[in-house]
Amino acid sequence: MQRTLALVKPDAYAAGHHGAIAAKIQESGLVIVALKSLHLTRTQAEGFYHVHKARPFFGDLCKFMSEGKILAMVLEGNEAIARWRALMGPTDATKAPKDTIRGMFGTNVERNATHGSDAPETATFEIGFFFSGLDLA
Ligand code: 3AN
Repeated sequence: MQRTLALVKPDAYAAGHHGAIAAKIQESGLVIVALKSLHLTRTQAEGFYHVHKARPFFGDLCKFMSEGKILAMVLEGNEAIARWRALMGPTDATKAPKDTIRGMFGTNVERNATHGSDAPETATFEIGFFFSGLDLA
């Protein structure tokens, strides 16, 4: 069993796609073990994306991630990290197959509807960023 963090980003949340995305996750067999919606401040978005601090798109990315509400979920299942990333499709939504979540609900490389942890260590940090031990008991 593995856990990963999934986010529905402000673009997809504002468009009302968070319910459809949660349903696709459940249909895939991954289990949503914790879930909350919230609106990140700019500073909180910068904290979440600190690994990208040196990247040229960091400012725009943090502005986007704090523009509206998001849905944060902890997903559980065998190979949950890889399975959620496969469901999402590639980072650049313009290149994402139409049967992936980013292909269906994303716009471009930045406004790409969802986020998923990319490795077990990242998942541990990212789950802890949004959820406490009590939320996951
Ligand atoms: P992923 O979310 O697919 O793991 P990362 O970790 O490379 O992709 O990038 C984190 C986030 O930064 C992406 N989800 C996307 O919103 C944004 N991003 C990545 N590359 C670019 C880019 N070239 N221009 C603008 N935003 C980008």
